[in-house]
Amino acid sequence: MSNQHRFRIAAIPADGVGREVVAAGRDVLDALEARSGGRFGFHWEEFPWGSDYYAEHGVMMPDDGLEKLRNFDAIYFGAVGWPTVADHISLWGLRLRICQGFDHWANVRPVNFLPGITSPLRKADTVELDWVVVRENTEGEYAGLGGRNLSARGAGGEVAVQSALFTEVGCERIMRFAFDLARTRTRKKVASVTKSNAQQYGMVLWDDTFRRVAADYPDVETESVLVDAMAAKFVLHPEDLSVVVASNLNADILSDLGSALAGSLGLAPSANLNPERRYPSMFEPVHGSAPDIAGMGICNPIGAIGSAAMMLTHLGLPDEAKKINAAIEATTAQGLLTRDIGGNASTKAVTEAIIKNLPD
Ligand code: GGG
Repeated sequence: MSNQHRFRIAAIPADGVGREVVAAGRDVLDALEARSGGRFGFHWEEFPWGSDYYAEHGVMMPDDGLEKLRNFDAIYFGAVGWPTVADHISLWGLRLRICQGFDHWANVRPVNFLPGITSPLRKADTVELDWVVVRENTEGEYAGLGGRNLSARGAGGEVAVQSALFTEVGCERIMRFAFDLARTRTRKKVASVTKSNAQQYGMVLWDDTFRRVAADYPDVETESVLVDAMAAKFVLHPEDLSVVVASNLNADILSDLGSALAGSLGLAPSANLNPERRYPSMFEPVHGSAPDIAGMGICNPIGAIGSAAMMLTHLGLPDEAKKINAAIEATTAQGLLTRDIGGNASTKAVTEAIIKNLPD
């Protein structure tokens, strides 16, 4: 890392609590920069895209939005979705437009227990959680293929088709990503998830590709599990999992279940990666915009701050990322918790405590 390296970061807080948690993450990164003795810094540019932008312009982001983002080192995203805009318009108009436009084909979603947090699983057991859900992030059920109004049957007779797209190239690259990740972990295991007994084309291609790729990783344990059985396994045998690789929709659902089992959706960080680094990758909390608590100063900033740590690892600052994760752990261990995890601390109080707990 060269001295005085300044990373160009595009911030897109977008909707609801996205604004509060992006501000919190930026405060933590600014604090690290201030302590870095000029070793590194961040040049921020904030983009006001989202549902308010839609109300004014009729689009979630401008037509040349991807061009505007292209030369940044990374994108730091909040959350998308607001009651004034239909959910499929806001999601496709912003988050999915960026992920698909920048070929963010790997969405990495770690799930861990943090100290001081009781969760549905922890109440029942003393089991530890240490998973990474790897979500295929550009095709599958999110390919956007299909249509509505496909019949002329009139009121009550409408027909819609929603197709999933599975390509062998798309399946293979996400599986190799999952296996390579498993090789870096204590438990070298990849569990692949489908519903291939019912989805007999794309998901059978997924299963066949998984078997072929697994043959190149004889040192990594494997299993193929149907998504309904995997949901049960998350709850009943969490100790038997390490890396879980799944299609776009299945992984989205399972990672929400995983973070709820760890205590709250508000805790979960994520990285939308273009592993070839042709485009800037995007880092965001797994949670959405939470309109019910937006603007109240009570949302959990930990998912967004953990995502900032993932961004630092991606930018080549893994030691700084470790400092953030250590500070998060120290803060929850002190019992400084937002409401979603049983406390009454504000977003600001938790953020300030994390900054105070940053190791030198
Ligand atoms: N920060 C994540 C976010 O804004 N999620 C909103 C959402 O509805 N996501 C659904 C999806 O991406 O599958």
